[in-house]
Amino acid sequence: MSPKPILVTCGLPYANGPCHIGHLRTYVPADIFVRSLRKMGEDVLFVCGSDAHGTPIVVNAESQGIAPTELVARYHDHFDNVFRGMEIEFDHFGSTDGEVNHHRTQEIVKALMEGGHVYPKVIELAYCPHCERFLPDRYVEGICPYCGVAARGDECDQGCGRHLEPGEIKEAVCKVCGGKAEYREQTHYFFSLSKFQDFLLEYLETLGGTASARNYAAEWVRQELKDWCITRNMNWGVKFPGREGLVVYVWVDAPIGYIAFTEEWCNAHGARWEDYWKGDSSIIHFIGGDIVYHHCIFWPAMLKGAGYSLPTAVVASGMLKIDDKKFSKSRGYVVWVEDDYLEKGLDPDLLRYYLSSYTSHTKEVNFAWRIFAEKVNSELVGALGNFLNRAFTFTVKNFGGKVPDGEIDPEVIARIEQAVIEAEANLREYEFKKAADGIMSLADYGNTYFQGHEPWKLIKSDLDAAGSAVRSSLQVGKALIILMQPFMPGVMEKAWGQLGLDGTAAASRFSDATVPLEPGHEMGRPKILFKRMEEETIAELEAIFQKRISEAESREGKCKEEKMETIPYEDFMAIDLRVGEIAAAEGIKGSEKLLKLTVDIGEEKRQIVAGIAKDYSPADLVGIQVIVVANLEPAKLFGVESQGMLLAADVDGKALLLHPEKRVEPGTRVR
Ligand code: B3M
Ligand code: ZN
Repeated sequence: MSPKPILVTCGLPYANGPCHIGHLRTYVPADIFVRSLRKMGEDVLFVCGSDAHGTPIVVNAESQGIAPTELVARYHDHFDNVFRGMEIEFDHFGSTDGEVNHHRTQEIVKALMEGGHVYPKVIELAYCPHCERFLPDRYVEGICPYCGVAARGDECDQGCGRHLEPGEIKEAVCKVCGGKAEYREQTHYFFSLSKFQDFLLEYLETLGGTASARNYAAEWVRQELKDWCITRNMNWGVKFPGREGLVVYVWVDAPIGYIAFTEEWCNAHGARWEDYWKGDSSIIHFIGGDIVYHHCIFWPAMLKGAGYSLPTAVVASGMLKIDDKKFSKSRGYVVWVEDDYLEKGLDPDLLRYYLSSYTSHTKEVNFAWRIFAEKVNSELVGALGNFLNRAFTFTVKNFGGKVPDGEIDPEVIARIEQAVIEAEANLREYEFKKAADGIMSLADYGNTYFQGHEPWKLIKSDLDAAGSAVRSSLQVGKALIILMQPFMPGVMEKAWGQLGLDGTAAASRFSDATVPLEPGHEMGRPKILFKRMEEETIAELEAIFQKRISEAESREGKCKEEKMETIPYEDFMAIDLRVGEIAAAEGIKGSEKLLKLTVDIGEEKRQIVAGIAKDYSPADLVGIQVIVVANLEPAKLFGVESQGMLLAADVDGKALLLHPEKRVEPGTRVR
């Protein structure tokens, strides 16, 4: 146990869209970590909150015609609910738009200014003359100055991945009106990050957490450190204390949220936030692998400059793949935690187990419903659930539901002790998969032990030996429940009740795993803990996912169609479009889609084959006026010659014929 208070935080979700499985990659392990530390007797505070500021939120709110506060409130509540649903239990879930964060951010910026770490500089910024405004971050798009690929104002998201400073983007275009932006001079404020190079190099050597985060950041610090522009022309955000009309960049006030949320919790609980942020504490940040730069470089430099405690560890999680493909909302490779999981009635514990035990926390995790189901069925149903249920029901049937007399096998106690030591070490090292695997091997041991001792035979010959085997197995069960509780708090609490123990599994310590179950202790009623995932359910979940992908594909296809290249006016005029009147219509033998039409286009009648049989019946067509492409090269369809084409709107694959608004002379030209 460490005498220092420990603060654990999770990267703050942007209050800008719903929670998906990719988010959980950070929050689930962090929650497991906190629960585990508490089981080791540590004093831990666990905070998080929504990231409320930044241009994407304003742009999104504007597009929906609502105020940013409304959008933020909506997603704040959403994340809060989803986290509860997933049993991710923060002591406090705040918002960076809270008063305390506004205050704390201004204090820190002032401290940085007083310390000489912030300086003004005139820069050229993208400005939209039409909208009469400067264009910060996501308000502007253009070309990356480093790699020449289309980029957003604040990052080259499709090219080299660099963070772009205000004013850097080339060929700027206003995101609001689409107009060409100009560049205008304005004074902005910079944080002298470059001055922190030596400090950072030294600091990073001592930084705990995942090696990937540490090494990646050190590499960056060795190469280049540019000063950061920390002000933006916006109203939404924390006002910059030095000048009217500017707010601080979202990446300044977002991590300061960690401090503000600590303050909020401390204020409500009569504790001192300074114990965490000004004193000797352990500060551990769990984040996504894509924001290492901000947490290992920018953030510690800011804290150092303003005189606050530094993070002790940064734990960066690997990325998520869905069905072996790169996670992508726009391409449909996404699984929404609320809609696709919780609302389908799936147990949060299963997903918690999957995410923490599929691969090491720092590696890429792949999510696919089928693999998920296999893991649930073989490991949770087949091994863990099976063992607990077997030991429990055997006790109920053969010993009246009471822990039998008989010595607990010393070999079993030793095996449990070993499992506890391993689990504690792995969990402290952020090795969640290793910890889960180790606990599962104790479940395998339990199964083998029970099977090998054959208490169902012993009970007839040697009651004492049978009692000992069963009591030993139940002890393994108790240990499994305690060790697995941080991973699967819901199910393990039920198992705790089935074992009839006092208190809660949540409040138990890892060290309780070896505390012997007393003979005569009365058990609760055993019930199946994990249900098999049936083929039908898997197919249903996969179908939802597949539908989302194909919808995304057709959306993308449409975008491509809409974005067809321009053609010269003469090319358009070369198409002879005429109003025609359908004189006759009939089906074509062997084709479900095609109709053979006779269309009057003034000076002549044309035979036209049209793919509209699914949408129109021949009888309804006669007498109707349509638009005909009259100079299309004739073609044969199903052996029938077609001497033209009809214009129709393509509504999700359905044809909707175009007509002139009023009846006109057949043959009238359309242009
Ligand atoms: N809101 C989300 C992200 O970039 C961002 C994290 C802030 S943590 C202080 O993943
Ligand atoms: Zn504009």
